[in-house]
Amino acid sequence: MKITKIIIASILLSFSTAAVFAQKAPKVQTAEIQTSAVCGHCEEAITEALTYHKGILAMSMDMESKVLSVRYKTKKTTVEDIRNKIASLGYKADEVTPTLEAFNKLAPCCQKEGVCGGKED
Ligand SMILES: [Cu+2]
Repeated sequence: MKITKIIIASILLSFSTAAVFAQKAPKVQTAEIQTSAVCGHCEEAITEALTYHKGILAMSMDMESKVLSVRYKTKKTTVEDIRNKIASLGYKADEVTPTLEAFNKLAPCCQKEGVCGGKED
């Protein structure tokens, strides 16, 4: 009887250990990405594009620091993937710079930091 209890206890213990291991890789991560957004239009372009990007759960942009906070599912996307998406819109995202082609598609005021002055154009 005592042996049975010990066996059951060790089985339960191994299950809970497995559960702890499963939790080690977080399913949801939050990243802060420094962008080169200039105005409300830039903010809209980035947040709209990311809304339809797979794995994105929520995001908010601080226009004073131009830092985008983004929550995402780690199984669906990565920070690199999100940075590349932002760069494809013509904006810098941390160390990822946009191609000249993407950058040239931006409205002229959005290409120059500070020119829009945070106002909608
Ligand atoms: Cu802009």
